Amino acid sequence: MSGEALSISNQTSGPPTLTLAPLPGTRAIFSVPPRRPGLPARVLMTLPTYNESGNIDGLLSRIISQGEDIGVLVVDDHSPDGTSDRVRAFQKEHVAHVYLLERLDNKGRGPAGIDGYIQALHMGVPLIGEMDADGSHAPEDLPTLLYAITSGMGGAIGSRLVPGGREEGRTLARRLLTRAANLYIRAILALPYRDATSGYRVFRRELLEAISWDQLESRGPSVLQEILLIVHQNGHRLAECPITFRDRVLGQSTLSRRILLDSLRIILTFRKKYGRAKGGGTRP
Ligand SMILES: Nc1nc2c(ncn2[C@@H]2O[C@H](COP(=O)(O)OP(=O)(O)O)[C@@H](O)[C@H]2O)c(=O)[nH]1
Ligand SMILES: [Mg+2]
Repeated sequence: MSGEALSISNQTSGPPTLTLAPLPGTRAIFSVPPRRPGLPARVLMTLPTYNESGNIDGLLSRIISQGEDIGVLVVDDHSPDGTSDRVRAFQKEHVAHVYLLERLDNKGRGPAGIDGYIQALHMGVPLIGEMDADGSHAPEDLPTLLYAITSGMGGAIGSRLVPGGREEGRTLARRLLTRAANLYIRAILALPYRDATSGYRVFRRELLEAISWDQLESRGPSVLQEILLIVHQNGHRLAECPITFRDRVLGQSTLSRRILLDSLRIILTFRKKYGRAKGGGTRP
């Protein structure tokens, strides 16, 4: 299945037909009508998952209840706890706006996020975002991000660190780590964002179309900053919208000290490759 574009047609009610991206080592799935006829997805949230079977059902329900034009693309790395089975079951029970990209040969949060964006771009959706599946990012905050974009911004970041933003259930050490990482990123890259480490964001597709996905430096979570820097250097401005971030309750974080140190190192590489952020970003 890898290496060629998949064309999956809707078995239950005829068209629409969806062309999916030719991503090696992945399998793209939807098992029920992804949209009701006449209602194309306006927003697609990509959701990288690894061992999120305890969180995924509730989260999918909450996301799709934020609006009829909101869809979800789960990007699962063959989680041993059966996360993708739960997604498939969810797809059957609900005539839902849920897609599944199963990555069979690969692993890692960074590349999963990249594959999610590439797939979403192929699906032709105007607004594309990402969020964590561990319950840290509340779907109820999504309308605020979307409102910022419909008001003229190129995209929006869900931020813990702007007025109104909050963190719940996090240890002091984790809160300090987030702030220290952001201070470091601002010092090196001069990005005008307080929460450049937030993985909750939505972009107009044009901003993402301008990214050369196969030429990114990042192999890990630093892809979050790399995308922000590229978008900024292309002259686009993003809104930072306050969110309430909750530390995961179920499951385990995959963030290790090594990943963290690698991410700090690679920020210096970004400065060499793309330069420090210039100007304020003026294009929507
Ligand atoms: N597809 C995929 N998702 C991952 C991987 N590692 C983590 N995730 C997902 O990425 C999101 C953030 O991961 P998490 O472990 O909570 O990291 P933290 O929030 O930085 O502690 C969650 O939705 C995870 O399920 C991975 O290797 N592959
Ligand atoms: Mg987390």
